Amino acid sequence: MKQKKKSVKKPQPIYTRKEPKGPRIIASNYVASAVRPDQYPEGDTVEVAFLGRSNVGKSSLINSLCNHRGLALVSGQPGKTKTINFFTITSKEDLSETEERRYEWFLVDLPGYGYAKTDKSNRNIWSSFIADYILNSERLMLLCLLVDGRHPELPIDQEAFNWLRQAGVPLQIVVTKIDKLNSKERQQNMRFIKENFPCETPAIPYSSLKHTGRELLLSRINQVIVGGEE
Ligand SMILES: Nc1nc2c(ncn2[C@@H]2O[C@H](COP(=O)(O)OP(=O)(O)OP(=O)(O)O)[C@@H](O)[C@H]2O)c(=O)[nH]1
Ligand SMILES: [Mg+2]
Repeated sequence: MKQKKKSVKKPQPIYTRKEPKGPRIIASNYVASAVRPDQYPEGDTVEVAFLGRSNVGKSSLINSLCNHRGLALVSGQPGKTKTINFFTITSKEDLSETEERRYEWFLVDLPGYGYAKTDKSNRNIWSSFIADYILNSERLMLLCLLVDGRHPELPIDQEAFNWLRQAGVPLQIVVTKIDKLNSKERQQNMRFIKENFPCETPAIPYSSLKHTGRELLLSRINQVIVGGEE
């Protein structure tokens, strides 16, 4: 008799109602994919980008942050995001019972680096179109560099961090998949990241599965979008 195959269901994020103080995201929509500057969407709004190794959890984090399942494509296969993907975001702040303020900004999902199947002759960390975007986008006000909480010691992440620091990009380190660590590992790895990825603001531990760190990261982004409107 044929045995029935057991299906192993991967845990899925449960979407959240918890929102931080200040502006909160009320709408998020995909707007464009680009590999050249003339394909970037028009506008002069503030931009917040997400970068990290392939499979580090960028797209999952974007969906968790926007509380929008399926906004960015998530995959167990590394190298899923191949283009620079732009999303328009509306954040709304209630100033009083009758007054509100809205902020329009772009969220940018960048292709992952360090994917083994990319061109091995390319000695750069990432393709030149990604470097062009990071170095030339006048709207880019914050780049969130994602580091896998389980593997903070990978040389390629250190290389990426050094490159970004040298280029003077405003950085926020986000430590992903924190739900996969026990408290001892978490403490050890966060200490390692503090020492090896020093930034103006502390690294934010994040779980897209549980939305851990969401309020902290949204508050950090709010500083940028509110500041950018002044
Ligand atoms: N347990 C857990 N798994 C996660 C988390 N974030 C992402 N994952 C899983 O990690 C895998 C990769 O996630 P993606 O969000 O597609 O990663 P990415 O960085 O966008 O990958 P590329 O687009 O290929 O560079 C998927 O199987 C996700 O379900 C998290 O916080 N916790
Ligand atoms: Mg992706």
